Amino acid sequence: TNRQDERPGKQRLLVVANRLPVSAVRDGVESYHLEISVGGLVSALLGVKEFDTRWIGWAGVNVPDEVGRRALTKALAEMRCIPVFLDEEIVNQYYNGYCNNILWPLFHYLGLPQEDRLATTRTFQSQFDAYKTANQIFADVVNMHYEEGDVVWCHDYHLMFLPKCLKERNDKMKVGWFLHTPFPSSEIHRTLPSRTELLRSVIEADLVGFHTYDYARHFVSACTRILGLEGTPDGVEDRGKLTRVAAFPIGIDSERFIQALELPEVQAHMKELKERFAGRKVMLGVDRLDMIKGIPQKILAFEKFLEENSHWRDKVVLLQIAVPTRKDVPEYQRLASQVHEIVGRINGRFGTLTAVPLHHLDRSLDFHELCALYAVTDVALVTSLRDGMNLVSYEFVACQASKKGVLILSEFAGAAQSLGAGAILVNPWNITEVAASIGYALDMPADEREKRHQFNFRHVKTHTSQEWAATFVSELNDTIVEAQLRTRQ
Ligand code: ADQ
Repeated sequence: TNRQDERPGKQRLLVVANRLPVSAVRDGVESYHLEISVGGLVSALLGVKEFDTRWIGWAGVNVPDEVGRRALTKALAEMRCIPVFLDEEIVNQYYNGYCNNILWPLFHYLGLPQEDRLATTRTFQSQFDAYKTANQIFADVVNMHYEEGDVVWCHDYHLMFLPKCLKERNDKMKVGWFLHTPFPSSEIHRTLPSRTELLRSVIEADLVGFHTYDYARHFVSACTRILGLEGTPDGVEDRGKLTRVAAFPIGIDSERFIQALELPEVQAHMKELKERFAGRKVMLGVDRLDMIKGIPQKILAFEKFLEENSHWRDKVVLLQIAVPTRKDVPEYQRLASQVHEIVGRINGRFGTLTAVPLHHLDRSLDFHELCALYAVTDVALVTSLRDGMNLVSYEFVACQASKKGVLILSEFAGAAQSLGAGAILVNPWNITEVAASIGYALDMPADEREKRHQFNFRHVKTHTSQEWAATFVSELNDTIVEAQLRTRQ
Protein backbone atom coordinates (compact mmCIF):
# COMPACT_ATOMS: atom_id res chain seq x y z
CA THR A 1 0.00 0.00 0.00
CA ASN A 2 1.05 3.63 -0.25
CA ARG A 3 1.32 3.61 3.53
CA GLN A 4 4.77 2.06 3.45
CA ASP A 5 5.76 4.11 0.38
CA GLU A 6 4.99 7.48 1.88
CA ARG A 7 5.88 7.58 5.58
CA PRO A 8 7.66 4.38 6.46
CA GLY A 9 7.15 3.28 10.03
CA LYS A 10 4.72 6.01 10.97
CA GLN A 11 1.29 5.29 12.36
CA ARG A 12 -1.49 6.87 10.33
CA LEU A 13 -3.78 9.46 11.88
CA LEU A 14 -7.10 10.15 10.16
CA VAL A 15 -8.42 13.56 11.19
CA VAL A 16 -12.12 13.93 10.46
CA ALA A 17 -13.65 17.41 10.61
CA ASN A 18 -16.63 19.04 8.94
CA ARG A 19 -14.37 21.23 6.81
CA LEU A 20 -11.06 20.31 5.22
CA PRO A 21 -8.17 22.68 5.95
CA VAL A 22 -8.33 23.81 2.31
CA SER A 23 -11.02 25.60 0.35
CA ALA A 24 -11.63 24.52 -3.20
CA VAL A 25 -12.68 26.84 -6.00
CA ARG A 26 -13.61 25.28 -9.34
CA ASP A 27 -11.86 27.03 -12.19
CA GLY A 28 -12.65 24.60 -15.02
CA VAL A 29 -14.64 21.43 -15.63
CA GLU A 30 -11.76 19.32 -14.45
CA SER A 31 -9.64 21.70 -12.47
CA TYR A 32 -9.70 23.09 -8.99
CA HIS A 33 -7.79 25.81 -7.34
CA LEU A 34 -7.03 25.11 -3.66
CA GLU A 35 -6.44 27.56 -0.84
CA ILE A 36 -5.03 26.40 2.48
CA SER A 37 -6.76 27.84 5.52
CA VAL A 38 -4.14 28.14 8.22
CA GLY A 39 -6.15 27.84 11.39
CA GLY A 40 -5.43 26.56 14.86
CA LEU A 41 -6.29 22.99 13.99
CA VAL A 42 -4.09 22.90 10.89
CA SER A 43 -0.99 24.19 12.64
CA ALA A 44 -1.73 21.98 15.64
CA LEU A 45 -1.68 18.89 13.50
CA LEU A 46 1.28 19.98 11.41
CA GLY A 47 3.17 19.87 14.68
CA VAL A 48 2.33 16.23 15.34
CA LYS A 49 5.32 14.85 13.51
CA GLU A 50 5.22 11.28 14.75
CA PHE A 51 2.09 10.48 12.74
CA ASP A 52 1.33 10.25 9.06
CA THR A 53 -1.74 12.51 9.02
CA ARG A 54 -4.63 12.55 6.50
CA TRP A 55 -7.64 14.84 6.60
CA ILE A 56 -11.17 13.79 5.80
CA GLY A 57 -13.83 16.49 5.43
CA TRP A 58 -16.21 18.50 3.29
CA ALA A 59 -14.43 20.79 0.81
CA GLY A 60 -17.08 23.50 1.18
CA VAL A 61 -18.26 23.29 -2.45
CA ASN A 62 -21.14 21.52 -4.13
CA VAL A 63 -19.80 19.14 -6.77
CA PRO A 64 -22.76 17.30 -8.32
CA ASP A 65 -20.93 15.68 -11.26
CA GLU A 66 -18.61 12.67 -11.30
CA VAL A 67 -15.98 14.38 -13.47
CA GLY A 68 -15.73 17.24 -11.00
CA ARG A 69 -15.59 14.88 -8.02
CA ARG A 70 -12.75 12.89 -9.53
CA ALA A 71 -10.81 16.06 -10.37
CA LEU A 72 -11.23 17.48 -6.88
CA THR A 73 -10.31 14.19 -5.21
CA LYS A 74 -7.12 14.09 -7.25
CA ALA A 75 -6.17 17.69 -6.50
CA LEU A 76 -6.80 17.20 -2.78
CA ALA A 77 -4.84 13.95 -2.60
CA GLU A 78 -1.61 15.91 -3.08
CA MET A 79 -2.37 17.71 0.14
CA ARG A 80 -3.25 14.50 1.98
CA CYS A 81 -6.89 15.53 2.03
CA ILE A 82 -9.83 13.26 1.26
CA PRO A 83 -13.11 14.97 0.34
CA VAL A 84 -16.58 14.08 1.59
CA PHE A 85 -19.24 15.06 -0.94
CA LEU A 86 -22.53 16.35 0.40
CA ASP A 87 -25.39 17.53 -1.81
CA GLU A 88 -26.90 20.96 -1.36
CA GLU A 89 -30.05 19.84 0.42
CA ILE A 90 -28.08 17.83 3.00
CA VAL A 91 -25.72 20.76 3.58
CA ASN A 92 -28.68 23.03 4.12
CA GLN A 93 -30.42 20.76 6.61
CA TYR A 94 -27.35 19.31 8.32
CA TYR A 95 -24.92 22.21 8.34
CA ASN A 96 -27.02 25.40 8.25
CA GLY A 97 -29.92 23.76 10.06
CA TYR A 98 -28.99 21.25 12.69
CA CYS A 99 -25.36 22.29 13.33
CA ASN A 100 -25.54 26.05 13.14
CA ASN A 101 -29.13 26.78 14.10
CA ILE A 102 -29.62 24.15 16.80
CA LEU A 103 -26.42 22.74 18.30
CA TRP A 104 -24.25 25.88 18.10
CA PRO A 105 -26.67 28.19 20.01
CA LEU A 106 -27.64 25.45 22.46
CA PHE A 107 -24.05 24.59 23.39
CA HIS A 108 -23.42 28.31 24.00
CA TYR A 109 -26.41 28.61 26.35
CA LEU A 110 -28.50 30.60 23.85
CA GLY A 111 -31.24 27.96 24.00
CA LEU A 112 -33.24 26.17 21.35
CA PRO A 113 -35.03 28.10 18.56
CA GLN A 114 -37.63 30.56 19.78
CA GLU A 115 -39.99 33.06 18.06
CA ASP A 116 -39.09 33.24 14.38
CA ARG A 117 -36.58 30.47 14.86
CA LEU A 118 -39.56 28.42 16.03
CA ALA A 119 -40.23 27.40 12.45
CA THR A 120 -37.08 25.29 12.73
CA THR A 121 -38.52 23.45 15.71
CA ARG A 122 -41.12 21.96 13.39
CA THR A 123 -38.46 20.85 10.94
CA PHE A 124 -36.28 19.61 13.76
CA GLN A 125 -36.72 15.92 12.99
CA SER A 126 -35.89 16.29 9.31
CA GLN A 127 -32.79 18.31 10.20
CA PHE A 128 -31.68 15.68 12.67
CA ASP A 129 -32.25 12.99 10.04
CA ALA A 130 -30.06 14.97 7.61
CA TYR A 131 -27.43 15.31 10.38
CA LYS A 132 -27.37 11.55 10.82
CA THR A 133 -27.25 10.98 7.06
CA ALA A 134 -24.33 13.39 6.75
CA ASN A 135 -22.49 11.63 9.58
CA GLN A 136 -23.11 8.27 7.85
CA ILE A 137 -21.58 9.68 4.66
CA PHE A 138 -18.51 10.80 6.62
CA ALA A 139 -18.31 7.31 8.18
CA ASP A 140 -18.42 5.66 4.75
CA VAL A 141 -15.47 7.75 3.58
CA VAL A 142 -13.48 7.05 6.76
CA ASN A 143 -14.21 3.36 6.43
CA MET A 144 -13.09 3.32 2.80
CA HIS A 145 -9.69 4.78 3.71
CA TYR A 146 -9.17 3.09 7.06
CA GLU A 147 -6.32 0.61 7.42
CA GLU A 148 -5.75 -1.60 10.42
CA GLY A 149 -3.75 0.23 13.09
CA ASP A 150 -4.92 3.73 12.09
CA VAL A 151 -6.11 6.16 14.73
CA VAL A 152 -9.26 8.15 13.90
CA TRP A 153 -9.78 11.58 15.48
CA CYS A 154 -13.23 13.16 14.98
CA HIS A 155 -13.77 16.86 15.58
CA ASP A 156 -16.56 18.99 16.90
CA TYR A 157 -20.33 19.23 17.22
CA HIS A 158 -20.88 18.53 13.52
CA LEU A 159 -19.78 14.94 14.00
CA MET A 160 -21.32 13.75 17.25
CA PHE A 161 -23.03 10.87 15.49
CA LEU A 162 -19.80 9.71 13.87
CA PRO A 163 -18.26 7.58 16.68
CA LYS A 164 -21.32 5.29 16.64
CA CYS A 165 -21.37 5.05 12.82
CA LEU A 166 -17.68 4.15 12.81
CA LYS A 167 -17.85 1.53 15.55
CA GLU A 168 -20.85 -0.08 13.86
CA ARG A 169 -18.79 -0.54 10.73
CA ASN A 170 -15.66 -1.70 12.52
CA ASP A 171 -15.56 -2.20 16.27
CA LYS A 172 -11.78 -2.52 16.30
CA MET A 173 -11.26 1.00 15.04
CA LYS A 174 -9.64 3.35 17.57
CA VAL A 175 -11.84 6.45 17.69
CA GLY A 176 -11.40 9.77 19.51
CA TRP A 177 -13.77 12.74 19.55
CA PHE A 178 -12.96 16.31 20.58
CA LEU A 179 -15.41 19.19 21.08
CA HIS A 180 -14.22 22.72 20.25
CA THR A 181 -17.25 24.47 21.78
CA PRO A 182 -18.34 24.37 25.42
CA PHE A 183 -20.35 21.36 26.50
CA PRO A 184 -23.23 22.96 28.41
CA SER A 185 -24.70 22.08 31.78
CA SER A 186 -26.70 18.84 31.61
CA GLU A 187 -29.84 20.91 32.31
CA ILE A 188 -29.30 22.68 28.97
CA HIS A 189 -28.43 19.52 27.08
CA ARG A 190 -31.60 17.92 28.48
CA THR A 191 -33.78 20.26 26.41
CA LEU A 192 -32.43 18.89 23.13
CA PRO A 193 -34.94 16.48 21.53
CA SER A 194 -32.12 14.23 20.28
CA ARG A 195 -30.20 14.40 23.59
CA THR A 196 -30.09 10.63 24.12
CA GLU A 197 -29.04 9.56 20.64
CA LEU A 198 -26.19 12.06 20.52
CA LEU A 199 -24.79 11.09 23.93
CA ARG A 200 -25.12 7.39 23.14
CA SER A 201 -23.10 7.92 19.99
CA VAL A 202 -20.35 10.04 21.54
CA ILE A 203 -19.67 7.46 24.27
CA GLU A 204 -18.96 4.89 21.58
CA ALA A 205 -15.63 6.73 21.14
CA ASP A 206 -12.63 5.44 23.09
CA LEU A 207 -11.56 8.92 24.18
CA VAL A 208 -13.76 12.03 24.48
CA GLY A 209 -12.01 15.38 24.94
CA PHE A 210 -13.01 18.93 25.90
CA HIS A 211 -11.16 22.22 26.40
CA THR A 212 -11.86 22.45 30.11
CA TYR A 213 -12.50 20.28 33.10
CA ASP A 214 -15.94 21.92 33.52
CA TYR A 215 -17.11 20.88 30.05
CA ALA A 216 -15.93 17.32 30.72
CA ARG A 217 -17.83 17.32 34.02
CA HIS A 218 -21.00 18.62 32.31
CA PHE A 219 -20.71 15.84 29.76
CA VAL A 220 -20.30 13.15 32.41
CA SER A 221 -23.32 14.59 34.30
CA ALA A 222 -25.39 14.49 31.13
CA CYS A 223 -24.47 10.82 30.69
CA THR A 224 -25.35 9.96 34.28
CA ARG A 225 -28.59 11.97 34.39
CA ILE A 226 -29.91 11.40 30.90
CA LEU A 227 -28.56 7.94 30.12
CA GLY A 228 -28.45 6.69 33.72
CA LEU A 229 -24.82 5.61 33.38
CA GLU A 230 -22.08 5.57 35.96
CA GLY A 231 -19.62 8.48 36.11
CA THR A 232 -16.10 7.53 37.25
CA PRO A 233 -12.99 9.69 37.80
CA ASP A 234 -11.80 8.52 34.37
CA GLY A 235 -14.99 8.99 32.39
CA VAL A 236 -18.27 7.19 31.83
CA GLU A 237 -18.94 3.52 32.36
CA ASP A 238 -21.60 1.56 30.54
CA ARG A 239 -21.95 -2.08 31.57
CA GLY A 240 -18.27 -2.45 32.28
CA LYS A 241 -17.11 -0.55 29.18
CA LEU A 242 -15.25 2.68 29.99
CA THR A 243 -15.27 5.73 27.72
CA ARG A 244 -12.42 7.92 28.83
CA VAL A 245 -13.46 11.59 29.22
CA ALA A 246 -10.85 14.28 29.89
CA ALA A 247 -9.82 17.90 29.39
CA PHE A 248 -7.28 18.79 26.68
CA PRO A 249 -7.01 22.59 26.56
CA ILE A 250 -5.97 23.72 23.07
CA GLY A 251 -3.21 26.30 22.49
CA ILE A 252 -1.70 28.15 19.52
CA ASP A 253 1.46 27.78 17.48
CA SER A 254 3.02 30.57 19.56
CA GLU A 255 6.38 30.56 17.76
CA ARG A 256 4.64 31.41 14.49
CA PHE A 257 3.35 34.65 16.06
CA ILE A 258 6.53 35.49 17.97
CA GLN A 259 8.67 35.06 14.87
CA ALA A 260 6.27 36.97 12.62
CA LEU A 261 6.86 40.11 14.67
CA GLU A 262 10.45 40.21 13.35
CA LEU A 263 9.37 40.27 9.70
CA PRO A 264 9.89 43.57 7.84
CA GLU A 265 6.29 43.65 6.55
CA VAL A 266 4.90 43.22 10.07
CA GLN A 267 7.27 45.91 11.36
CA ALA A 268 6.09 48.21 8.57
CA HIS A 269 2.43 47.64 9.53
CA MET A 270 3.31 48.33 13.17
CA LYS A 271 5.03 51.58 12.29
CA GLU A 272 2.03 52.70 10.28
CA LEU A 273 -0.41 51.88 13.09
CA LYS A 274 1.74 53.61 15.71
CA GLU A 275 1.85 56.77 13.61
CA ARG A 276 -1.85 56.64 12.87
CA PHE A 277 -2.80 56.35 16.55
CA ALA A 278 0.02 58.41 18.08
CA GLY A 279 -0.95 59.97 21.41
CA ARG A 280 -3.79 57.49 21.95
CA LYS A 281 -4.05 54.17 23.72
CA VAL A 282 -5.15 51.37 21.40
CA MET A 283 -7.82 48.89 22.45
CA LEU A 284 -8.58 45.88 20.27
CA GLY A 285 -11.32 43.34 19.66
CA VAL A 286 -10.95 40.55 17.06
CA ASP A 287 -13.88 38.19 16.65
CA ARG A 288 -15.94 36.36 14.11
CA LEU A 289 -19.24 38.27 13.99
CA ASP A 290 -21.23 35.81 16.09
CA MET A 291 -23.79 36.11 18.89
CA ILE A 292 -21.51 34.22 21.25
CA LYS A 293 -18.72 36.79 20.99
CA GLY A 294 -20.66 39.49 22.89
CA ILE A 295 -19.74 42.30 20.47
CA PRO A 296 -22.76 44.57 21.18
CA GLN A 297 -22.17 44.17 24.94
CA LYS A 298 -18.49 45.04 24.46
CA ILE A 299 -19.10 48.27 22.57
CA LEU A 300 -21.88 49.28 24.96
CA ALA A 301 -19.35 48.94 27.78
CA PHE A 302 -16.91 51.09 25.80
CA GLU A 303 -19.66 53.70 25.34
CA LYS A 304 -20.30 53.71 29.10
CA PHE A 305 -16.58 54.12 29.73
CA LEU A 306 -16.43 57.17 27.44
CA GLU A 307 -19.56 58.60 29.02
CA GLU A 308 -18.09 58.41 32.49
CA ASN A 309 -14.49 59.33 31.66
CA SER A 310 -14.50 62.45 29.53
CA HIS A 311 -10.72 62.91 29.96
CA TRP A 312 -10.15 59.68 27.98
CA ARG A 313 -12.38 60.59 25.02
CA ASP A 314 -9.64 61.82 22.71
CA LYS A 315 -6.92 59.61 24.18
CA VAL A 316 -8.21 56.12 23.40
CA VAL A 317 -9.40 54.27 20.33
CA LEU A 318 -11.14 50.90 20.08
CA LEU A 319 -10.47 48.89 16.94
CA GLN A 320 -13.11 46.20 16.58
CA ILE A 321 -12.44 43.70 13.80
CA ALA A 322 -15.44 41.46 13.18
CA VAL A 323 -15.40 39.10 10.21
CA PRO A 324 -18.92 38.25 9.14
CA THR A 325 -19.72 34.50 9.14
CA ARG A 326 -22.90 32.58 8.27
CA LYS A 327 -24.09 35.61 6.30
CA ASP A 328 -27.27 33.96 5.02
CA VAL A 329 -28.68 33.33 8.51
CA PRO A 330 -31.16 36.16 9.42
CA GLU A 331 -30.00 36.32 13.04
CA TYR A 332 -26.44 37.05 11.95
CA GLN A 333 -27.72 39.79 9.63
CA ARG A 334 -29.65 41.31 12.54
CA LEU A 335 -26.54 41.18 14.70
CA ALA A 336 -24.52 42.99 12.01
CA SER A 337 -27.02 45.84 11.77
CA GLN A 338 -27.34 46.07 15.54
CA VAL A 339 -23.54 46.45 15.83
CA HIS A 340 -23.44 49.05 13.04
CA GLU A 341 -26.14 51.06 14.77
CA ILE A 342 -24.33 51.20 18.12
CA VAL A 343 -21.00 52.01 16.42
CA GLY A 344 -22.68 54.89 14.56
CA ARG A 345 -24.21 56.23 17.75
CA ILE A 346 -20.93 56.10 19.71
CA ASN A 347 -18.94 57.83 16.98
CA GLY A 348 -21.70 60.42 16.59
CA ARG A 349 -21.63 61.14 20.32
CA PHE A 350 -17.90 61.12 20.99
CA GLY A 351 -16.20 61.69 17.63
CA THR A 352 -14.71 64.95 16.43
CA LEU A 353 -14.29 66.29 12.90
CA THR A 354 -10.90 64.62 12.68
CA ALA A 355 -11.11 61.51 14.86
CA VAL A 356 -13.55 58.81 16.01
CA PRO A 357 -13.17 56.65 19.14
CA LEU A 358 -14.37 53.43 17.53
CA HIS A 359 -13.24 51.82 14.27
CA HIS A 360 -15.31 48.86 13.21
CA LEU A 361 -14.09 46.68 10.36
CA ASP A 362 -16.16 43.85 9.01
CA ARG A 363 -13.48 42.01 7.17
CA SER A 364 -10.81 39.46 7.72
CA LEU A 365 -7.19 40.57 8.19
CA ASP A 366 -4.18 38.79 6.79
CA PHE A 367 -1.80 37.16 9.23
CA HIS A 368 0.80 39.94 9.10
CA GLU A 369 -1.74 42.73 9.65
CA LEU A 370 -3.23 40.76 12.53
CA CYS A 371 0.16 40.27 14.24
CA ALA A 372 0.98 43.96 13.89
CA LEU A 373 -2.36 44.93 15.42
CA TYR A 374 -1.90 42.55 18.34
CA ALA A 375 1.59 43.96 18.93
CA VAL A 376 0.60 47.66 19.07
CA THR A 377 -2.44 47.08 21.30
CA ASP A 378 -2.51 48.39 24.87
CA VAL A 379 -5.70 46.63 25.98
CA ALA A 380 -7.40 43.65 24.31
CA LEU A 381 -11.10 43.07 24.97
CA VAL A 382 -12.39 39.51 24.72
CA THR A 383 -15.94 39.52 26.05
CA SER A 384 -17.50 36.31 24.69
CA LEU A 385 -20.82 35.37 26.29
CA ARG A 386 -19.59 31.78 25.96
CA ASP A 387 -16.56 30.47 24.08
CA GLY A 388 -15.03 26.99 23.98
CA MET A 389 -11.53 28.37 24.48
CA ASN A 390 -10.91 31.60 22.48
CA LEU A 391 -7.63 31.67 20.62
CA VAL A 392 -7.64 35.42 20.03
CA SER A 393 -6.69 35.91 23.70
CA TYR A 394 -3.72 33.54 23.23
CA GLU A 395 -2.61 35.24 20.00
CA PHE A 396 -2.71 38.66 21.66
CA VAL A 397 -0.55 37.46 24.57
CA ALA A 398 1.96 35.87 22.17
CA CYS A 399 2.47 39.23 20.41
CA GLN A 400 2.89 41.35 23.54
CA ALA A 401 6.48 40.54 24.58
CA SER A 402 7.56 44.15 24.30
CA LYS A 403 4.38 46.10 25.05
CA LYS A 404 3.00 43.99 27.92
CA GLY A 405 -0.56 45.11 27.34
CA VAL A 406 -3.57 44.09 29.38
CA LEU A 407 -6.08 41.37 28.50
CA ILE A 408 -9.68 41.88 29.61
CA LEU A 409 -11.22 38.43 29.35
CA SER A 410 -14.71 37.01 29.79
CA GLU A 411 -15.02 34.52 32.60
CA PHE A 412 -17.24 32.49 30.24
CA ALA A 413 -14.43 31.78 27.74
CA GLY A 414 -12.53 28.53 28.29
CA ALA A 415 -9.36 30.65 28.22
CA ALA A 416 -10.38 32.18 31.57
CA GLN A 417 -9.23 28.94 33.17
CA SER A 418 -5.74 29.15 31.70
CA LEU A 419 -5.11 32.93 31.39
CA GLY A 420 -7.26 33.95 34.36
CA ALA A 421 -4.36 34.82 36.65
CA GLY A 422 -2.85 37.29 34.18
CA ALA A 423 -6.02 38.74 32.68
CA ILE A 424 -8.70 40.95 34.20
CA LEU A 425 -11.71 38.62 34.30
CA VAL A 426 -15.14 40.12 33.68
CA ASN A 427 -18.77 39.09 33.38
CA PRO A 428 -19.51 40.34 29.84
CA TRP A 429 -23.20 40.88 30.70
CA ASN A 430 -22.21 43.38 33.38
CA ILE A 431 -21.48 46.49 31.33
CA THR A 432 -20.70 48.57 34.43
CA GLU A 433 -18.02 46.08 35.45
CA VAL A 434 -16.51 45.92 31.96
CA ALA A 435 -16.44 49.74 31.71
CA ALA A 436 -14.66 49.94 35.08
CA SER A 437 -12.17 47.27 33.96
CA ILE A 438 -11.34 49.31 30.86
CA GLY A 439 -10.40 52.23 33.12
CA TYR A 440 -8.39 49.97 35.39
CA ALA A 441 -6.53 48.42 32.45
CA LEU A 442 -5.71 51.78 30.83
CA ASP A 443 -4.29 53.14 34.08
CA MET A 444 -2.50 49.97 35.17
CA PRO A 445 1.07 50.63 36.40
CA ALA A 446 3.91 49.05 34.40
CA ASP A 447 5.02 46.62 37.11
CA GLU A 448 1.54 45.09 37.42
CA ARG A 449 1.26 44.81 33.62
CA GLU A 450 4.65 43.12 33.48
CA LYS A 451 3.69 40.58 36.15
CA ARG A 452 0.35 39.72 34.56
CA HIS A 453 1.89 39.49 31.10
CA GLN A 454 4.70 37.18 32.22
CA PHE A 455 2.22 34.76 33.72
CA ASN A 456 0.16 34.51 30.55
CA PHE A 457 3.11 34.59 28.16
CA ARG A 458 4.70 31.60 29.87
CA HIS A 459 1.45 29.70 29.58
CA VAL A 460 0.91 30.52 25.90
CA LYS A 461 4.52 29.63 25.04
CA THR A 462 4.46 26.25 26.73
CA HIS A 463 0.86 25.07 26.10
CA THR A 464 1.01 25.01 22.33
CA SER A 465 -1.37 23.58 19.76
CA GLN A 466 1.27 20.99 18.84
CA GLU A 467 1.46 19.80 22.42
CA TRP A 468 -2.34 19.68 22.61
CA ALA A 469 -2.65 17.46 19.55
CA ALA A 470 0.23 15.22 20.54
CA THR A 471 -1.24 14.68 24.02
CA PHE A 472 -4.71 13.86 22.71
CA VAL A 473 -3.44 11.42 20.11
CA SER A 474 -1.06 9.70 22.48
CA GLU A 475 -3.80 9.27 25.11
CA LEU A 476 -6.11 7.96 22.43
CA ASN A 477 -3.44 5.51 21.38
CA ASP A 478 -3.14 4.34 24.98
CA THR A 479 -6.84 3.57 25.35
CA ILE A 480 -7.80 -0.03 25.03
CA VAL A 481 -10.34 -0.93 22.39
CA GLU A 482 -12.74 -3.43 23.93
CA ALA A 483 -13.17 -5.41 20.74
CA GLN A 484 -9.41 -5.90 20.40
CA LEU A 485 -9.21 -7.08 24.00
CA ARG A 486 -11.96 -9.61 23.32
CA THR A 487 -10.16 -11.01 20.27
CA ARG A 488 -6.90 -11.25 22.16
CA GLN A 489 -8.47 -13.16 25.06
P1 ADQ B 1 -13.73 30.40 16.90
O1 ADQ B 1 -15.12 30.62 17.41
O2 ADQ B 1 -13.52 30.69 15.49
O3 ADQ B 1 -13.22 28.90 17.20
P2 ADQ B 1 -11.26 31.54 18.22
O4 ADQ B 1 -10.75 30.48 19.10
O5 ADQ B 1 -11.11 32.90 18.81
O6 ADQ B 1 -12.81 31.36 17.87
O7 ADQ B 1 -10.47 31.48 16.86
C1 ADQ B 1 -10.69 32.43 15.86
C2 ADQ B 1 -9.52 32.42 14.88
O8 ADQ B 1 -9.88 33.22 13.76
C3 ADQ B 1 -8.27 33.03 15.48
O9 ADQ B 1 -7.16 32.28 15.06
C4 ADQ B 1 -8.24 34.45 14.91
O10 ADQ B 1 -6.95 34.94 14.67
C5 ADQ B 1 -8.97 34.29 13.60
N1 ADQ B 1 -9.73 35.53 13.30
C6 ADQ B 1 -10.81 36.00 13.94
N2 ADQ B 1 -11.19 37.17 13.40
C7 ADQ B 1 -10.33 37.45 12.41
C8 ADQ B 1 -10.18 38.52 11.47
N3 ADQ B 1 -11.00 39.57 11.41
N4 ADQ B 1 -9.18 38.44 10.61
C9 ADQ B 1 -8.34 37.40 10.63
N5 ADQ B 1 -8.41 36.39 11.47
C10 ADQ B 1 -9.39 36.40 12.35
C11 ADQ B 1 -13.79 27.72 17.80
C12 ADQ B 1 -14.38 27.91 19.20
C13 ADQ B 1 -13.33 28.52 20.13
C14 ADQ B 1 -12.09 27.64 20.16
C15 ADQ B 1 -11.62 27.30 18.75
C16 ADQ B 1 -10.51 26.25 18.76
O11 ADQ B 1 -15.55 28.71 19.16
O12 ADQ B 1 -13.85 28.70 21.43
O13 ADQ B 1 -11.06 28.29 20.85
O14 ADQ B 1 -12.69 26.80 17.94
O15 ADQ B 1 -10.90 25.10 19.43
